[in-house]
This record gives sequence, structure tokens and C-alpha cells, in this order.
Amino acid sequence: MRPYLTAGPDRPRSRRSFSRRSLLSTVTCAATGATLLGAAPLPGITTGPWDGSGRSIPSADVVAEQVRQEYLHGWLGYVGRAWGYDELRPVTGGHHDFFAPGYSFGLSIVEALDTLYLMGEDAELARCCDWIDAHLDPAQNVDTHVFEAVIRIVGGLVAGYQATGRGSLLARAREFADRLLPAFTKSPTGVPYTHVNMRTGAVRGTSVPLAEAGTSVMEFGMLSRLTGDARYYDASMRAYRAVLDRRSSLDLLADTIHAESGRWLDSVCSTPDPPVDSFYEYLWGGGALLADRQLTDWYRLTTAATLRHQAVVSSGRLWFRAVDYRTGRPSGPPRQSELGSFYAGLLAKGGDLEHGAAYYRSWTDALDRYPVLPETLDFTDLRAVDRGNQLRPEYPNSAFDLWRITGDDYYRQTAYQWFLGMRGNQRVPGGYTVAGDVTAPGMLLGDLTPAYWFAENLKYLWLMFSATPRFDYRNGILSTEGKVLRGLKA
Ligand code: DMJ
Repeated sequence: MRPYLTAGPDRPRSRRSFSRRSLLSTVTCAATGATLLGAAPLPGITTGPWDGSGRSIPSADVVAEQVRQEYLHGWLGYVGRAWGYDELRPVTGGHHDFFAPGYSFGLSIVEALDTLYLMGEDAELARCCDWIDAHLDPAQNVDTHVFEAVIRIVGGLVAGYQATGRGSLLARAREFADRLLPAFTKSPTGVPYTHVNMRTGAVRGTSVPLAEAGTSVMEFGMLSRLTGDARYYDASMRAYRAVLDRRSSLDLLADTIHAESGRWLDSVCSTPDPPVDSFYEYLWGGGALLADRQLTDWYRLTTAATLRHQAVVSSGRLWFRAVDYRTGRPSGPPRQSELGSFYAGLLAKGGDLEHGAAYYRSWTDALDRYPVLPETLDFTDLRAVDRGNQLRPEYPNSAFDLWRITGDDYYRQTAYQWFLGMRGNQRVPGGYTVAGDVTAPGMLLGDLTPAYWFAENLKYLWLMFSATPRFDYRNGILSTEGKVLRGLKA
């Protein structure tokens, strides 16, 4: 184990102190009593610096080893009982087909590739590559969810190729992308259909959530770069243009769009929650990965609108509430999905450290309240509305992003707290599993290790604590599924 860095590599080691200067003006939301941020400050929000009082962690090399052990615990559970299937059922030892019953793409294998590489598990990685070469069949006669196939399979194979240099992985990524492309090219607007049959190219699904319309440019853009074939990148950009052209006068977007007519199918703007979340992540990520000014400009435009119309302060915490995309008026109850917690890191990566750090702090307050985060909160009182936990990675994803930017140990302390919560409550003899109720004794554990667990959750922790020489901490860029699309080092 190499000695770890006490601050994020390539950054100053001193803790940065954040300005409390007001950036946005405020009005009070009649529905919730929360404060809507207009064009100035964050009154009452503590933005730091933070001393992490009461949060202590072992040395980084000890934590890194704990993280690696837990990853291997989950991995060996999958290898032993569900090898070749999409997902493990770690309690019963069964398996789960992710895309459709009876069809498997060995999803956990594809998802794990670059994590195994980063952890130095080269024999396991070789075993995965051999399986992919021998068994992974892109041409199955099954309707596949386009968004999920892009971020998980195409992204996984592209990252795996960059980790190993195995040309067969790139060829397989391309084959998947070619079979997914009809979802984009058959659409009159360019907004992809939600599903495509991998054998016939038949498409279906015209009601498209924003995340599904705009989460492909990082994988497809990299594929275009690696193959010299512009069709993938062009398809993603056409979809983005179709959506952005339909923004309201407030520069807000609604949640769902019709692939064929281009009409909005609702008027709610739920940023950063599902079903829009990674749409914005890819505006920034695509801009950074591909040096694409258009994407970056769109990110800045839409993020300014989100801060102007959706940011609220409730009990001193920053949240983002759903609004009508045409009027900016609040829409629905004051809820926030755990999936939205990635937005703290995104804001910081996009240059707005103050709001990113404040939003992370809000989620840390929620983490302090529960052993593991519930799926959905009422943000006015942190009450768990959906009390389940799907073993999600968004909170440590933001911890990783903020730690890389600031070097502040607070993010490692809180990421470790998150890790202990997961290890203490969701570890079973066969691996790791989802929970039905984080407030109940025993959490009503379920029986599934989602494949993204092998791509994301412990990768962020490993990168924060291991100082692995296999990752370029300055220039590395990860996708929404945690795939390292740039920055894997030999
Ligand atoms: C992951 O599959 C990806 O991060 C996706 O963008 C949304 N979140 C899930 C895991 O929660």
C-alpha cells in the first residue's frame, strides 16, 4: 500500500475557508415556509470551514484496506453464486436479470471492470475480460433500456478497454452502441426512444424522462474519440439540442418529453432529482471530457436557472424543490430524493463550491439522523418519506468530488461514516443487500446487490483513501455510473 496523501493530490493542503458572502436574494415559499433563493444569498446556511468535530477515522491506508475487503466480500459473493448473470441475490444465492427476465448481459461483470483495475485485482479483471470475450452477447432478442445500457454496458466496456488495452472490449462497446443507435436515429426529434430491441433494432417508448434523453454524450463521445466514428457523439448532441431548444423563458426544462413530437409531457422541473438527474451531470461532464463549449454553456445556463428558481433554504439547509418549468412556482410536496445528492459534487465541479458544499452539508445532516440514508426525504424536517435504501452511491460520489476539489478531510470523515453505516447494516454473509426500511430494527433487508454497487459505491471510497497510482487525480473524469472515462493510468 502506498502512503496516502493527506490532502487531495495536486491541491493545496490547507483547508479552504468558504465565503459566507450572500450570492442570492431570498423570498419565502408560502407552501413550506422554506426560503426560495432568488438572485442573492444563503442566509442562515453554514458553508464552512468545518472542523469535522466528533468524526474521526483510522489512517487512510487502514480505511483503504477495509474498503477493499468489503468490495471483495461483495464481489466474491457474486462470483460464487451469480457469475455470468446480471445481479446477485446475496441472501438466497439467486440471481436477477436486470433488463428482462430470461436475458442476461453479465451486468455486474461489466460494471466491475475498472473498479477491479483500480483496486489492483488483475486476476479477477482478466477473468471478467475472458468471460466477456466468450459470453457477452449484444445481439439478444430483447428490448433493452437504452439509458441503462449506455451508462452501464457501453460505459463499462469503454472504461474496461482503457484499463486493460484489450481491443475486444472496445469492439464489444462499439457493437452495443451500434445496436443502441436506432433509438436515436429513428427518432424524428433526435430524443431517443426509451427501448430498442438489440437484435432487430425495433424501437419503442416515446415518453422520455430527461435523464434518458441526455445521458449518453460521455460514453458516446469517448467512443467516437476512440473509434474515429462521429455517429455516436452526433446522436447524443442531436438529442441534447432537441431538449435545450424547448427550454422555457426561465431556462428551465420539464421532466418528460415526447420523442416523436418533441412536446413536453408534464410541466414539472424536478432538478436535481430523478427523472432528470444525470441530464445536467452530462452537460458538465461532457463539456469537461470532450472540451465541448456548447455543453458547458448549456450547463451554466440551466444551472443558473436551477439556483434562481429551485434552491430553497429550510431550517438552515440548502435543498432544491420541484417547480413549474414555465412559471418557477413550487410544484408538489417538499421532497428530495437521495439520488439528488450527487448534485453537491456536480455544483462544485461546475465551479460553485459554495452551493455544492452547502448542499452536501444538508445531506450529511440527514446521514447523521439515520444509520443509512433513506430513498426520499421531506426536506423540511428530514423525515424519511420512502424509507427504503437501494444501496445507492450518490452521497459518496459527492464526497469524492468535493474532496478532490478542496482537499478537506471533512469529506473523507463523512464518507467513512457513510461506509460504516452500510457495512454495519447491509452486509450479509453472501455480500451486500438493499433495505426495505432504514428506520426499522434490522432494516427489513431485501435480497439484491444492484450491479452499480460494483461500479460506484466503494470505488469512490477507494479513490479517496488509497492514493492509487492507477488514477490520475488531477485529470480523471468519471461518468454517472462511476466509470473512469478519462484518467486510468498504467
Ligand atoms: C446509477 O445507476 C447511476 O448513478 C445513475 O445515474 C442513477 N443512479 C444509479 C444508482 O443509484
